Order: sequence, then structure tokens, then C-alpha cells
Amino acid sequence: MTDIDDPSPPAGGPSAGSGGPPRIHRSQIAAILREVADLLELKGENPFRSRAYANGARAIEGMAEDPQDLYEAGTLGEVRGIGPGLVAGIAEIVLTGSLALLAELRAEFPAGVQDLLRIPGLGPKRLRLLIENLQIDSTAALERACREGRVALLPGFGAKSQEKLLQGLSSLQKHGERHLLPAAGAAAQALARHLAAHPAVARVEIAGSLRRSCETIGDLDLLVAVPAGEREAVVDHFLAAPSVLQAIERGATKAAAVVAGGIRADLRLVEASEFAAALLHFTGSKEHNVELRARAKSRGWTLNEYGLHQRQPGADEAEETRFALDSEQAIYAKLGLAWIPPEAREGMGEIDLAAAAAIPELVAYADLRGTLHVHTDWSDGIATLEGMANAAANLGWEYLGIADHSRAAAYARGLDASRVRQQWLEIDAWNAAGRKPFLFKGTECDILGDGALDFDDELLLGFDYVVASVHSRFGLSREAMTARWVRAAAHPCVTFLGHPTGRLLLVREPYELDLEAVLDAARIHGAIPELNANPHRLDLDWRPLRGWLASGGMTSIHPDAHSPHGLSDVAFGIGIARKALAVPAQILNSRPLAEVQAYFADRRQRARELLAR
Ligand code: DGT
Ligand code: CA
Ligand code: CA
Ligand code: ZN
Repeated sequence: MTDIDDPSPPAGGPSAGSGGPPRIHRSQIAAILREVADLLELKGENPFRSRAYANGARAIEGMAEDPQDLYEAGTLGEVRGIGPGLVAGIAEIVLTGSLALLAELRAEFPAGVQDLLRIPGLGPKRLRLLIENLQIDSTAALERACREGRVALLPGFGAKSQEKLLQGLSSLQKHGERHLLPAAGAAAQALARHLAAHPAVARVEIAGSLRRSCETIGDLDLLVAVPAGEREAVVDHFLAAPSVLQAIERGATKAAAVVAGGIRADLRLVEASEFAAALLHFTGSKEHNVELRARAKSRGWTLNEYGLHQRQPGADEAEETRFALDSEQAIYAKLGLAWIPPEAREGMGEIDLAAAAAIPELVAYADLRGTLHVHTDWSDGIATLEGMANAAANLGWEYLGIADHSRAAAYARGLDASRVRQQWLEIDAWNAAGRKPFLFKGTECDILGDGALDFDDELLLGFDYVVASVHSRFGLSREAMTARWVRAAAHPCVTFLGHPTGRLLLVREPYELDLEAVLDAARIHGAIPELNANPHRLDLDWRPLRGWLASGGMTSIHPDAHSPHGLSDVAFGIGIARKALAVPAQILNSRPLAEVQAYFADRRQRARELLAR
């Protein structure tokens, strides 16, 4: 069902699979529960009821097993965080794809409430005050009230929160139409499976920005091969998918709908003979397509979503003949190009590389041998150290690095020196018993405001490696933030720069920073900027990462996982690494255990020598 030559990682790539009832993804179940929790709170219901749904959402997102498997086994109620009252609701979602309670609750509020709840920094409690006192029923009404200064006058608000709300509104406007990879990927895969279950559908692919592993997704693009006579039936089938909330468009060769999570999905229906050209076109990017078309034109051909065409000498446009090319590979080859992985199709030099046959074998999910930035319940993770280690073993990994927070991150129950040493004993015991995977002693050590590290050098030297991260004082000037990072990158004990730009996708822009200066310092001192694969971050961004790798730098793909399930977020990092044209040799955690051990040992030896001077 998927492109044979497309080694997409599991989370980003299409996996339409065969038949069977469409499974609803955990993130969709969690989104429904979370919205119920918000609306119950907004309604002013018994707070325990609302909290039960919020806890349920968190439990569903964090658990290692698939919620549907547990439902089928009848053991959902045994999961910590899922109360007995919630089991029936989750069962309803698993069976029908929706929850009647949510529809009832939505009907009790103006339609604009869903948007208002998405404003960063505005929770249901305060939204309720705005609705009751200022009759706010939409983001437009809220913006007006802020501009007119009416929000600042409300008890419990004030000028500062009014300003924050305006910032939240503009952030929502800027990002509100886009979606994070887990939700978009899950929604697309559910639709692809649903489409594949129709007997007239010969082939399904997920195209667009999702196939290119972009960091956020505007809308889903699905492509199916269907005989012309069956298109209408397949459009009906598509619009009847359990996740479809609303049909937007119904045409002869296309359809569009809004699915759960407020995500738009475009469907294109083509003949099997047009499939390869259509897949190429709808995968994009637009810039890539424009360059490909120009290349076709320079050979006297035309390339469009229906195929690559040649005009017979003297004939007019209507007499174009189509080359019989039945794969993307064949179309690229006809244009004198090696096949270009979808992630690289951004119109950023990849066509020249392909023309020179210089696109290397990019890193793939299967190359990873372990990972190095995960949290346990020693700090703010939800699983035990043993639980995280076992989950890593289940992924087939050789090693796992535990990097709980340091003491300054009090909000995340950061570890002090004595807790660190206790944790080391547990890790040493694990390794001494020969248990798998091998565990590294790491820390995610806060970088304080002035660039100093949160632990003293002696303690730092006891770790196998150090991820240094900024978790506070995001508002520093560009100069101060750059100096802070440069100082940290120069510390001999620092192995990795943690989520270097601090962005939270769709929520928070990167802080002010001269990234180039920081990367220069990292290069000089041998620190590695991590590729934080948490789908909320994907930091370092693939654009600067590409430059860093091209100039000889190395990275390491870390999930920043807070639960066993979070470990598989590395798949998103693989997509981003591929966008940066990374090969396995540039990814530290694609190396086998012994090499990583040797790398850390060398770094530590060097740090000892430098600190002894
Ligand atoms: P998104 O949805 O904003 O995350 O990004 P895409 O890339 O999925 O964009 P979308 O859904 O508008 O279109 C899907 C693909 O269709 C796009 O990547 C390339 C192709 N496409 C769309 N509009 C144009 C166009 O005006 N010219 C060309 N050459 N290709 C287009
Ligand atoms: Ca799209
Ligand atoms: Ca689209
Ligand atoms: Zn962090």
C-alpha cells in the first residue's frame, strides 16, 4: 500500500493497512476527553467530574498499550487515571468514533467557544468569567473587548492579563489553522485505513506536507486510485468516515471534509494510470513542483498532476501524448533525476543534488540504536526508570539515557545532588545485573540566567553525559540569551544543547537568539545540538540543522519522553532529520552502544583535563 521506495518512519508515513474497522488513535480519544473536561469546567460542573475526564485524557496519551486493545481485553478500567465512570465513554469513542456527551455539551455553548478554548493561556475558569461578565461568544468579541480595555477592568484580570490575551489571540490567528504531527498523522492514517477498506479503492497514499514530514500540517491530502465509475461511491464512503465532522466539498474527482480535531482533509480521486503523477503533484512542495515543471519544460515536455506529456511536432495542445510512467521513480528518472525522498522536496536545492546523483541514503527509523533524553518519575515523567527502560528494550534499543531535570526546574521536581546519587545507584545496579537496555546516567541540567549550569562541576563529571537546557527567563535580550547559551556550550561537561531555540510549535516562538553564534560555540567546544523530536518542539528546526550538518556538525535524536509511549516520538525526529538530509553517520544515537560509550568517555576525559587546569 505504501511506496516501496519510501522509507518513511512509522509515525509520519502512510500505513493504510488492509481492511478491518478503522481504529481510532489515542490522540483523538484524548482530544475528545479533554474537550469534555474543558466544557464541563466551563459549565461550572462538579470539578471532580471535569478532572476525571482530564485525567483520563492524560492517561490515554501516556499509556504504553493501545487503548483499543485494552478496551477489547476489558481491562481499560485497570489503567491508572481511568476511573470506572470513564470506561463506558471511552468504549463509546472506540466503537463509534465520537461521544454523544461532547455533542450535547457543545450545543450548550456558542460555536465560538471551541476557538476561545484554544487561546494559549486562557483556561475554562477564566473564560467562564469572560462569557458571564462580558458576553464574549467568539475570538472576535474577545479581541474587541481587549482593545476597548473592558477585560482589564474585570476583577481578577487587569492590564497585564489583557495584554497576554491579545498575544494569545494573535498567536492563535497565526497558528490556529495548522496542526501538530501526532493529531494530523493519526487523523490521516485513520482516513487512509477507512478508504482502503472500500473495495473499489486500488491504492491509497497520504500526500502533502504530512508525507514530507513538515513540522506542522495545514491540511491532510489523501490520494486514491479508483475507476471513474466508482468515484461517487468512494466519495460517499469518505464523507461517511467515523471521524468526519462536516463535509466541505463533494466533486467528481475530489472531496473535502473537516475531521475530528478540526482538521481539514482533501481527497483526490484519480485513475490508476495517473496515480504516480498525482502523488508527485500532491506531495509537493509547491516550490519543488515548480522546479520540476521547469525542468520538464526545458526538455520540451509538460508535467502536471495527470502525467508527463510530450507534444508531437506540429500538433496542437490537444494532441499531447502521455509517457507511460507508473511510479514516481520513473517520472524522476525520465527527467534525469534520482528519486527524491518526500521529506527533501522543499525546493531547496534537492533537484540539483538529484541531478548529480548526490542525494545520500538518508537516516531511517531502523538506524536508531537507542536514545538519550528521557524523563522518569524521579522528576516529571509518569513512568518509573524501569518502566522506561523496558519500553526502550521493547523497541529493540541497545541503550537508553536517563536525563531527569536538575534542581532549578522545581516545577518539574528537579533532582538535587543527593537524589542524583541515589538514581545513579539504581542505574548502576541495573547495568551490573546485565539488564537490557544499557542505561546511561544523564541529566537535563538547567542553564541558569547567566549561562552557568545548575550543578557543580564535580557532580557534572559523574554523569555519562549532560543535556543543557533553558527552561526559565525566556524574555532575555538577544545579546543576553546568546551569551547565556555560548557560555553553556563552552562548559566542558556539556554534551548536548537541549531544545536549543525553545520554541513550542503553534504556541511559543523561539526566544531571541543568535543561533549561528551558539552553533559556532558548539562547534568549537564539541557540544552537540540535539534534535528534540518531541512533536511540540522539533528543535533544532530542520533548516538550520541542514546547514549545521552540511558544515560537518553532528546531532542526536531525542524524544524528550515523559512516558513509555513518548519514546516513539523519535520517529518525528527521523522525519525532521531526513528533511535536513541527515545520514546515519551524522546521528550519534545511530551508533552502537560501544561507540557511544567511547564517545562519552572521551568527552569526560577531556572535561576532567580542562577543569583540572
Ligand atoms: P500544508 O497543507 O499547508 O501543510 O502544505 P501542503 O504542502 O500539504 O499544501 P497543500 O495542501 O495546499 O497542497 C498539497 C500539494 O499540492 C502541495 O504541496 C503542492 C500541490 N500544490 C498545491 N497548490 C499548488 C500550486 O499552486 N502549484 C503547484 N505546482 N503545486 C501545488
Ligand atoms: Ca496539505
Ligand atoms: Ca490540501
Ligand atoms: Zn527540557
